[in-house]
Amino acid sequence: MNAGTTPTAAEAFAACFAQPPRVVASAPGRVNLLGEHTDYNGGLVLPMALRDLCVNVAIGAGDTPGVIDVYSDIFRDTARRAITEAPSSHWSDYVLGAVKAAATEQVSREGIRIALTANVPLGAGLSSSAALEVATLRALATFYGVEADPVDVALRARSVENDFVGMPCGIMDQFASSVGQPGAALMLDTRTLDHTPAPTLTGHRFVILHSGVSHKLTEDGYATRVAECRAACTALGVEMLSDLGPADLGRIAEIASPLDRRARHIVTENRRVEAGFRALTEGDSATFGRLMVESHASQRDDYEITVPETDLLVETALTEGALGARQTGGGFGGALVVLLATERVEDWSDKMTRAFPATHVVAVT
Ligand code: GAF
Repeated sequence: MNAGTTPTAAEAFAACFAQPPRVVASAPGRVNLLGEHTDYNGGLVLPMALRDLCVNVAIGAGDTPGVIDVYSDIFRDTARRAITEAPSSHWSDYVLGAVKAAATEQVSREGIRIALTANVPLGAGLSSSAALEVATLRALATFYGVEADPVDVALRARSVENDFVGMPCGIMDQFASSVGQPGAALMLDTRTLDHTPAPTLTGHRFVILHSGVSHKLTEDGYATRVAECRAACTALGVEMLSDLGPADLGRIAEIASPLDRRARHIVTENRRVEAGFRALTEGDSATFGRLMVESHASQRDDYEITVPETDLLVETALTEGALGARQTGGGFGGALVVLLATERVEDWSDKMTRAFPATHVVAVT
């Protein structure tokens, strides 16, 4: 076992199945710097794959054709799923969905054993499920000796969510986990999948602070926003809300509430990603911080996906010297991403975690 209490995936596999695995693979979680809920609207996002927060998967041959035996160190639980099974709102659905998406034939013939471990916190808005899907797909590709093109892996991982788990998400999380370089942000156009790496801000750090409020995206909030965006498209006569720009804000204001505010968030958030990417390129931390604050306000007032706890944390983060702060990820709680001058990180983190005992610093990147 390694230094902490978390075993490696290989150790978890060996402990559960009494033999070593044949393949191990991992994939990172992500933090989104700007561009929230724009991805299923054909918009722009600015996520960063996380350096040390990953899901790890170990795989070995199974003993029963058509059966997946899976152990999760996160849940300290095992599951035995048939490859033909439908989803059952169980943690193993993500693994079953990934196996179905990539290796139905092989597993129908031989069965498979899988163990997983993770240090990406669940329910923090840091993409633990995308990391699990991508890590499983990577491990399966190596196990069966097939090419794993990163973009293809991202698309398959998203189809696990959309078509199997039933979560109507966009491509941001799976793309960041599969294609992104850990520690470097990238701007992604979710319609064309064009993507450009973004420079880091010298002398500054992004701190990821868990609010202590856990979110659950498969509950109604996320799907309701997706449905509202579709309704707003119909009201505005466009295919996707990202077809609209600042010049359309006048006519957006004329459609029914809350669709007007949902559409306004998407239009203004896309502009913030563009401006944010420019600010990173120019090393302009003050502008980037201001855009983060505006993004949080838009999530709070127009998209209505923040909670009182994250609103208060953002306010306090700024009072305590952050240049920018916002709730990150799917919303309704989870983590904040906070921009700080490097020399302020320690003192700031100390003050915040003392003032808000439910919070903790997940990573500094
Ligand atoms: C979740 C989804 F999975 C992403 O696709 C994205 O919509 C995000 O919420 C919000 O920006 O992480």
